[in-house]
Order: sequence, then structure tokens, then C-alpha cells
Amino acid sequence: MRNVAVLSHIADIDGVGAAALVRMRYRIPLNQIFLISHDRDEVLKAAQGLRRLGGKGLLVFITDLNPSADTMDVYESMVKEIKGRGGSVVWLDHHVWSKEAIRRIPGACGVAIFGENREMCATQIVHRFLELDSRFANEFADNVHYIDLFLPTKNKKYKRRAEEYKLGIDYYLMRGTHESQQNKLRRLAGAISSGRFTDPDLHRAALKFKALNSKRIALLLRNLVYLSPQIVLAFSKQVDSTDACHEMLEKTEADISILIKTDTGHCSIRSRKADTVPLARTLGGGGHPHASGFSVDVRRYNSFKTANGREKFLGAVKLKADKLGLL
Ligand SMILES: [Mn+2]
Repeated sequence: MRNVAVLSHIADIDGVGAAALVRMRYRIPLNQIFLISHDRDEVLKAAQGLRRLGGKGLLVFITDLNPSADTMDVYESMVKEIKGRGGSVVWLDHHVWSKEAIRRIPGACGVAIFGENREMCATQIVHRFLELDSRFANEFADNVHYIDLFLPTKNKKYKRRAEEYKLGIDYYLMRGTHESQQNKLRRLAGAISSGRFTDPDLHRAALKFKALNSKRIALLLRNLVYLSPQIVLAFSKQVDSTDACHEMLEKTEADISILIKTDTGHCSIRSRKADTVPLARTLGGGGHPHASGFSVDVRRYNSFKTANGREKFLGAVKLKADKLGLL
């Protein structure tokens, strides 16, 4: 059988689940799953990892990831290198791609599916593409559909799993090195690829994070910053960004909420009405119209510890938001 690897998004169950389904289909070793964020450093590390797998004819799935201005060149050379060695890239994504990304990358892929998709998350695209049709795979893909597209459901099992995935993965990503985080999530992908919805370690992680998350959200709601009546921001560390952004919109009249993680520099944008992709993109990121994000180097803003550091950051975001007519 062909040597197969998968590169997927580390941040949530859609990314981890998509990788798990590739493993379910091809039975690949866990260390041939690369789980990364949109950070250039991590994309570079994954490119090295793929290179080490070497060999001719490598089949690489890239799932739930999109190239940003920051990572475009790394992805472009990765795809071309794999193709140059007789391999092939199957890129299965559901995020908005920039014109430049579309011009530079899909042409070198064997298959590329991308663009805002209101029907399917990445896990579902992989599920469909690989023709996985077991009872477990069908239920798992359906569960992730509700989670990743933020759809309300009355299914109690779906809700319980959604919470466990979200809080457990957050907890994993709060501590340790990229390597150790990746290994924890590879184990979760391993469990899912063997037909289990979760594993005991994720369950424990979710329980540990639950109380802390509520406390942090209560705290950040008392310290909101407004760029305009339309845009509200908050700084925090160790919090679930989706929960935090949701609460910020619930508790205010704003249409757009932005959460800045002061430890990692990961920033999440959520909105009710406005398209947030152009804003995320001018800040070096991307995503979906109502759920996007970007990353900043926290050292540039003194880790947001000083008023000066925060002002500098807020000024930069405000300028971009103003140019886009979002204020
Ligand atoms: Mn996704």
C-alpha cells in the first residue's frame, strides 16, 4: 500500500477528526499524523516531518487547514516538493481561500477542495471523500457537523461530546510544547480511528478545564474593551475562545467580538452579521465569515502586560477595521 500521511488542524475536533478518519482508512502510524496551528513555525515543522518520511510516491492529505499570507510559501513548496518526488497532495478544506492562494496552490495538488462550505466541515468532506460508511464513522462525522458549523441540536450525546472535545482540546493546548500537545491529540485521533468517540485522558482534561473556563470568562466580561459600539475585545489566557466570544456578543450590543490570548498570541474573531474574513486576512489570518482568527507575536506588544502594549495592538486593529468600514 502507498505511504500515506496527514496534516491537519490541531485546534479543534474537526481537524483532529479529519486526521482520525484518514487514519481509519489507511491505518497509518500515529507519527505520520501532523497536527498544527496556522503558525508559520508549525507549518515549517510539519514540512520537515513530511520530508523525513521521504520516499517516493507519498500521499499526503491536508485537512481543515488553509494557507494564509504568512504560510503560503511554505505550503506551496511543500506541495510542489511532494509532487516532484512522485507523490500527491489531497487538500480537503472548508475555509475561504484568498485569490493568491487559489492561484498558487491547488494546481500542484492531485485533488483540492476548498472554500466556504455551509454544508460540510472538514471531517465530513474526508468522510465522504474516503467513502467511509461504518455506523461509527457516519455518526462521528454527523456529530462533528453540528459542532463545527455551530448548529443547535437536541441530541444529548452530541452535546456532551461537543463539550468534552472543546474543553479537553483547549486544556491540552494550554500547556506543554507543540510536540507534547501534538502527541496528546494524535492519541485522541488514534482512539477515534479505532471507533471510540473519546478516550479517558481527554475526559479528565475536559473536567479539569471546565471550572477554570467559566471563571476566566466571568473575569474577561468585566474587562471588555470597545473599538467602537460594533466591535468588542477582551484579553485572556487559558479560556475557550468560542465560549468567550459568544458570551461577549451575548452580554453586549456589539456585532463582532475579538478574543486575544495573551500567552499564545492567538486571536479569535466571531460575529453575528459582519463578514470577518477580510479583517482576519489583513491581520495575517483567515477563516469563515462568522468565525475567523489570526496570530500575533506577543513580544511586539510586551505580552499585553502593559497599557502601552495593549494600546499599540488596539491601535493596529482599529486602523484595519476602520479601513474595512467595520467600526
Ligand atoms: Mn473546521
